[in-house]
Amino acid sequence: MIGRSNVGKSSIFRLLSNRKKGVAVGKHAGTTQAFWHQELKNYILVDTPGLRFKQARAIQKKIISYVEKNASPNHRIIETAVLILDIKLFPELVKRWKDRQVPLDIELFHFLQEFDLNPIVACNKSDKLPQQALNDSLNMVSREFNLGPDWHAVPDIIIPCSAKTKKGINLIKEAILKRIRF
Ligand SMILES: Nc1nc2c(ncn2[C@@H]2O[C@H](COP(=O)(O)OP(=O)(O)OP(=O)(O)O)[C@@H](O)[C@H]2O)c(=O)[nH]1
Ligand SMILES: [Mg+2]
Repeated sequence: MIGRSNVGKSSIFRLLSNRKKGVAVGKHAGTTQAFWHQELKNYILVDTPGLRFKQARAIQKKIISYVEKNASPNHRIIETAVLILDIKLFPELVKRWKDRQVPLDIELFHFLQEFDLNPIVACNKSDKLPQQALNDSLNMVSREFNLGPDWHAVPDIIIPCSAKTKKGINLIKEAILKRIRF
């Protein structure tokens, strides 16, 4: 589970691992400070601290080197990654950063692709948007990630979800299982 702070990584981690205790979920960015491991039937799910641009360079480096170490061809223990976005905030973040540099989420997606992790893009907090706005934002994710104009064409990659209503959580689980070699 990887993504900016406060997007709902730990909330989804809890739902995927049926775990309530131990994993803090918080209103403020920076709730998760360490890597959390949960052993499931076929794989280990890892929750990571949130990536906050600039403020958390050290954490960013730690996560990046964790991927580099464990997803390389000669030592491959990471099978896939779930990149989590706050779908309500995504359009604004992209606009804000666009003139200056590549937005962090887009950079992360390409980074994970480079390691052949076939990242799943969990577009969380979908409960916060009405249907049409949600659809437009999902199409924007698809375009910005170079996956084409219509997110419906990549339903195994872009998954709208809500940790609050539990919508889409099973689809994330299925997408993870599909990417795991047994
Ligand atoms: N409305 C809504 N709120 C959500 C959803 N998922 C998470 N939240 C809320 O968003 C806040 C952050 O959730 P966390 O799961 O702690 O987010 P995180 O990405 O783990 O945050 P860090 O550990 O700081 O990186 C909490 O207040 C959650 O209750 C969702 O799908 N919908
Ligand atoms: Mg967290």
